[in-house]
Amino acid sequence: MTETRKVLVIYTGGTIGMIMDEESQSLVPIDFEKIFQHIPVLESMNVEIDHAQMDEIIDSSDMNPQFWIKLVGIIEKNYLDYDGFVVLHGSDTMAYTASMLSFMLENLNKPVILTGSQLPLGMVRSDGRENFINAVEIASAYEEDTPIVPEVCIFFENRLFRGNRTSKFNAEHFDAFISGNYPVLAEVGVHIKYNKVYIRKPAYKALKAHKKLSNAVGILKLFPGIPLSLVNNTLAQNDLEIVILESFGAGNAPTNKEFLALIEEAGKKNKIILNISQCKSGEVEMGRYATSKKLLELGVISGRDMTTEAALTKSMYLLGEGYRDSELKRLLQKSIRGEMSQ
Ligand code: ASN
Repeated sequence: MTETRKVLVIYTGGTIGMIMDEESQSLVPIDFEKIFQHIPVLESMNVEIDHAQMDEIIDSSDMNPQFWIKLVGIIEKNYLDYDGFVVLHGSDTMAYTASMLSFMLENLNKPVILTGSQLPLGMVRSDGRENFINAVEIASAYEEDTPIVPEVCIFFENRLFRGNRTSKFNAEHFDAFISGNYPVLAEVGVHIKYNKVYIRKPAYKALKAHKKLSNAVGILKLFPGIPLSLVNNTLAQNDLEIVILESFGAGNAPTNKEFLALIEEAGKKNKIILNISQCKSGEVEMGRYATSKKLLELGVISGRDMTTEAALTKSMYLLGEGYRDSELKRLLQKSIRGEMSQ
């Protein structure tokens, strides 16, 4: 008889727990107790499941740093009492939360599996039931006393992804997430097949929950014909310390003098510009094309194959922890939680 594992389910909101509000004719979140009633089979699993509900249940479009801090607080408080955690979350910003949790939870040695659904649990064809059940199974999967997946992951439509490598790319299909630069950690069919070589190794150190975040981070997405005033508005904002430049292809940007002058000016004001590709797969290689060589010369740094979600949350985390200047630049360009390729 295998040991009964304990999993804490933390409900934050999202479609998985929504119902149609007759009055407004839009989807609104419901209480956790009602969610549980939709999946009675959870009771027959060899897992002891408890639940915690955030004091505010939200559509994930309302996600914010204070919410992340509370979420991390719940995981920290319960860390020693549970073998794994399932976070029920809206899919819209799930990749941001998964990325952020990976940075905030240093030395994580237990599974933290985020999941949700595209259709509410109350609907007959809901994808929420399978996602929820599989997430619980993965959060409680141990070999001897070692968790199989001691990291923050997203489980959606039969696939388990590293959280900080993932982006939402489909608003219609159940298969809503993509991990363009990192292999899936597990695939669920008749069996759950774990790709163990790609899963992080257990930390065997005490968990460090970091709860200081900075919002001095902005994103500037390039597009052909982008007005210089828009570039200037973002780069010249005094309260931004890191600007993530979402560039084209392998890290390319316009080469006109005016644009480059604004980049140079920002650098002189000590702003860090972190180059991330708009592509969902592949990486920034500054210097490969003339259109990115200039950025390199102006001190723009490369986020290589990080997702925008990982770049943003990592920046918020590192600034919040007090890193600045060369140490901040060094950490931004190196993998600290498996968020970029070595
Ligand atoms: N708007 C919802 C949310 O992110 C979408 C979903 O969960 N599928 O909370």
